[in-house]
Amino acid sequence: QTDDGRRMNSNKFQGNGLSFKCKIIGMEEIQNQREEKLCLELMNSLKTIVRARGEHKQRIQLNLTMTAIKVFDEGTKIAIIDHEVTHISFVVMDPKDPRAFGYIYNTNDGRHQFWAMKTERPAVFTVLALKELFEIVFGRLKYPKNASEE
Ligand code: I3P
Repeated sequence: QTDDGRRMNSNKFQGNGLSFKCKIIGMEEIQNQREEKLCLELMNSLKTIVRARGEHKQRIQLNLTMTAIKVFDEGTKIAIIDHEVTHISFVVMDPKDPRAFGYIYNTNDGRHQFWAMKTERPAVFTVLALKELFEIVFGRLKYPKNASEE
């Protein structure tokens, strides 16, 4: 049953993967690889910046694939982000905004970037899919009960 489940679950991330309509709130570099409080502060400050700028946020298509979070501009379809799944160390939901989430991406040269996204549907759908993707990529799907221990 687990094997079937694993095959079935990983399929949706194959190829172009699972797609979500989102907007980019912004990105800010951060010192640590995981820090919820700091991420939520950054989430707020990025939202303030975007509001002050008075421009529309960039509309994107965010695809979760077996290798990466891939982001395309919704209008032009140009690829703008390719963040390897194994370089993502932290995902956070905004308790004040059910349509926002963020994650920390660790660059090849050792920097940590906090990316904040606004989702079209509740962010929990994207965050749960990300969690499932991590479990598959890091081989934990067989032990779903252990995944929450961290
Ligand atoms: C819009 C409203 C939307 C927001 C949009 C704003 O302002 O706050 O909720 O979309 O952002 O422009 P207004 O009500 O004054 O038209 P999100 O909820 O998706 O952020 P956007 O312009 O960046 O798309």
